[in-house]
Amino acid sequence: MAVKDDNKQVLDFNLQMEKQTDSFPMLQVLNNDGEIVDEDALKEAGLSDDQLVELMKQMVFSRVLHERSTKLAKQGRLGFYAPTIGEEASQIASNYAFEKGDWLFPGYRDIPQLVMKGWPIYKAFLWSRGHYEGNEFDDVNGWMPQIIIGAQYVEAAGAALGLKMRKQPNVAYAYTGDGGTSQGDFYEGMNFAGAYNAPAVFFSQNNEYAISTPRKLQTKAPHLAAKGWAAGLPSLVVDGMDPIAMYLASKKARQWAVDGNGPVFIETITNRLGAHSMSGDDPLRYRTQEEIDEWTKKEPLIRFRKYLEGLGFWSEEIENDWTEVVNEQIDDGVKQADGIDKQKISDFIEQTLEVPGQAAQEQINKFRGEGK
Ligand SMILES: Cc1ncc(C[n+]2csc(CCOP(=O)(O)OP(=O)(O)O)c2C)c(N)n1
Ligand SMILES: [Mg+2]
Repeated sequence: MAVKDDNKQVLDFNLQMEKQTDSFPMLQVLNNDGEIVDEDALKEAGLSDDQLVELMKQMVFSRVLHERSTKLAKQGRLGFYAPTIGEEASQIASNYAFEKGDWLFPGYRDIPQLVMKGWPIYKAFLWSRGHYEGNEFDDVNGWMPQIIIGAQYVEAAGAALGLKMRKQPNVAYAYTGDGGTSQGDFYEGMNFAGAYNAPAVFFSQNNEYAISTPRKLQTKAPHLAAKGWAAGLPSLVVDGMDPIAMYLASKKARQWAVDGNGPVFIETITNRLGAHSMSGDDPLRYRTQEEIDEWTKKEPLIRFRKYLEGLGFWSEEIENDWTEVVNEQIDDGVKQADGIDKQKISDFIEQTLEVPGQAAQEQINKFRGEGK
């Protein structure tokens, strides 16, 4: 007797592997050459002419901030800095789809999104220097950039549940990396948000590396997006070098979550064109220059610039003028950060604990007594 067709399918391991691979086509609207490849998707994104220009300005801001931060780090004027070059569409165009009332849960590389949300530049520099004032977020619905890989997914899940309980029409959104999808917190956060139908949007920025570990060594999953399915979430693969696709996917995910349908997971296909961090990483010890050059051809500023120049909205002159403005803002940020009193050990301990215990209080008193 033959095995029934349905049962055959269940037992067909090759079919399973094929389905996993084929289930996540990549969303792309603007190709590497700056051409629209899906006019309907462009319309659906609904970006006005002004918004297109604003998005470009934000992406250039991010690139300039990256260049300046890299130099400041080399001069020893910053503490920790994780380069963002190449990830502007993945970071900025996604962030652009969210609203002021939404809560941002970034990773250490996601400084530009926080600044776009209104976190003053000098605070970003103070955060980099490990100064507690960099972790104070007054009027910005954002949390400090998470260093513990994946932990921001759990925080975002909790915040999203809070928003739902308060019936606020907002979402929590979180960013981690490809490596982040190997962490337990990653699953726990998505699973919790899914179980409670909480309004969250989770991003995994697949930039191909977790420090020196290539994405292929992180997981056997052919797509990181498949991990969202495990929690029952709509899960997308998006060209993370394409600002229009990133904006469209994020806007739709936000709407889905705000409408009460629960969380969404988005894998962005992007690349880190710089070092992992400025703390001694040399990418050429684990990847080739040719590989970096190939990805550089796909980078988001080149293609968005081409597209906007074609529409007559952007030019070298506009970019130069804007770069000057951004550099002045960054100069002010550096000055402001340099003008803040050096952190005292006693203040640091005091700020870390809401209510210091006896031992911590003794330390605070001791250091304070020594003027430290
Ligand atoms: C829980 C935890 N384990 C290990 C580390 C050390 N660590 C810092 S960055 C990093 C790689 C993360 O890679 P990925 O998630 O791909 O993010 P990317 O840096 O590429 O943006 C690791 C393992 C950490 N910060 N937290
Ligand atoms: Mg990575």
